[in-house]
Amino acid sequence: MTTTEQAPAPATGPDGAARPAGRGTRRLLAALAGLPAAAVALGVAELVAASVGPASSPVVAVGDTVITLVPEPVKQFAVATFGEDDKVALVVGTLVLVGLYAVLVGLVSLRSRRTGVAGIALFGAVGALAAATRPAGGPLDALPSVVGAGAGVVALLLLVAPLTVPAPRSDDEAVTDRRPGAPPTADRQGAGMDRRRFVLTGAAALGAAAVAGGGGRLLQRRFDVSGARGDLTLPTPSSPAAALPPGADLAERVEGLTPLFTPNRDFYRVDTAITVPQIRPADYRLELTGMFDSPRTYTLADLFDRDDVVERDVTLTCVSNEVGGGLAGTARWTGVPLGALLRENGVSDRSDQLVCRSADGMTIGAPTRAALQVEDAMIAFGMNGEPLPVEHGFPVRMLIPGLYGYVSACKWMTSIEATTYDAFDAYWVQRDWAAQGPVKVASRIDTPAPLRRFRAGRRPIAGVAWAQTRGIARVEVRVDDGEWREAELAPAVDADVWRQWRLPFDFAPGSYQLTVRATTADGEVQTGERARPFPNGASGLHSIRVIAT
Ligand SMILES: Nc1nc2c(c(=O)[nH]1)N[C@H]1C(S)=C(S)[C@@H](COP(=O)(O)O)O[C@H]1N2
Ligand SMILES: [Mo]
Repeated sequence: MTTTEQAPAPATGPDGAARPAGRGTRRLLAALAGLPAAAVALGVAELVAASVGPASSPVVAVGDTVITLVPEPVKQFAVATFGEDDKVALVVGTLVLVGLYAVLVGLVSLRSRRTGVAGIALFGAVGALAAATRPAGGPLDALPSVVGAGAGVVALLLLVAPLTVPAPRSDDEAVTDRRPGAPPTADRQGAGMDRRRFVLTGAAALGAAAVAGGGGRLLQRRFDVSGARGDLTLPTPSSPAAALPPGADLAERVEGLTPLFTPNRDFYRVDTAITVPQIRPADYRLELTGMFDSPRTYTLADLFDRDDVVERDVTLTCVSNEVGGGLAGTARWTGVPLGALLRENGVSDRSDQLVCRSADGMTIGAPTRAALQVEDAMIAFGMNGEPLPVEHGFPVRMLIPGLYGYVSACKWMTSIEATTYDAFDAYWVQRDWAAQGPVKVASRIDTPAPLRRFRAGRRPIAGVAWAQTRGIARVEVRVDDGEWREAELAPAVDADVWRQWRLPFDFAPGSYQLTVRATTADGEVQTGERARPFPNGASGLHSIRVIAT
């Protein structure tokens, strides 16, 4: 038996000298080598992104690009499966793919370093391309990926080196054999391995990656605008929201019912942004372009200082909301009337579409007519008495009651172009969602909760219903196959606000099918015909099974 065949022997002696290694072990370690190399690449990229901007991070940029490229059904599946954690799922998914790729690159570089290096370069190129071609991106955004890939290459070469040191013919000759220019015993089969050096290099690489990545993320916080947001004071509206009728919020008396106003922290969030745009109030500009006679550009102070600041209560809903779903919320918004601003600037009556652009490159196409005619359409900067939360569009967004968010509620809005539907398809329309998105009348049962057992006896069935701009006139509930029974409505707040309702019911022990339907103030009875959210909003009645014991 020769030394080379002593399989279980440690690859590194107590003196750290190389020992021959089996092919399997070497492959395993090479595969593992890819991971710290990838970690170094990503960590260094985060560090560089701290000077360029958070959205230039390759993970974020690739994730953003994936979001814009994946087919709509896949996206809908992701939203349905992960809900509002869809972006976390995407980032985790991206990292898992990077990990697999890194393992492959590690393996390949055992055979050919050049191919391994090319593998990392390709990885860097993908990140660079994704970052630089984002709608709001530029060439500089490629820098984190490029520098990160460079660091990854260095790490990979340092990690693979100890896996193919020349093998000793015997323990005594080990050191001699490792001299430069030693006889070429280090062919692939006969090569030795310096396991200790590999482990130390790997640990050093992981440490460096953690420091660079963690430090980078920390430094990226300097882009955070939450401090500047906290320093802002909203202007006092010249037209405050109408006083609420007494007992306006039915939820104070009905447990489990959705509150009339949704606290900001509970407000649903739907957008394509992995990193939320951070716009400093002092740098903010709202630019009007396109078919205006005399378009001007507004600063945040220009908007705050206007004498027509209004405060309005409006329910916002998402086209992706399923029947009975939670992508709806109500807030008291502060802002400037949209119609007044458009008219002042001489919007052309040939414009039928306003293309709103956001700091992250999103385009949202809203009908000009609704912007001009819907009474409480506004350019909003306040939400429930605070400046807009950063995730909800700080510092400025648009709102048009009666339209789904994807055709009206542009967040982080930096420009409004007056144009036509013929001239431009906005982001969602390019993805085959309907160009027009009027809100469909909807109603939802909040309590009792489906399939959760409760004690038999008298208790309210309750929920909310909405048909913004039209208002809700009636809500009816059907128990099993019985008659429709009219529910009691909360006092009307505004046609743009959802309406809470309740119907007390005597539950004997047993199971019940509860169904709700609403009727708008202009007489439309909510249809039972089921439609999926795509392409213009779900329809159908919310119906749940409940169990009394
Ligand atoms: N910039 C930007 N604005 C956006 C979106 C987006 O992805 N990016 N999504 C829209 C959609 S689909 C909806 S329903 C609303 C959601 O607003 P919210 O997150 O404040 O609830 O924002 C709209 N405005
Ligand atoms: Mo939406």
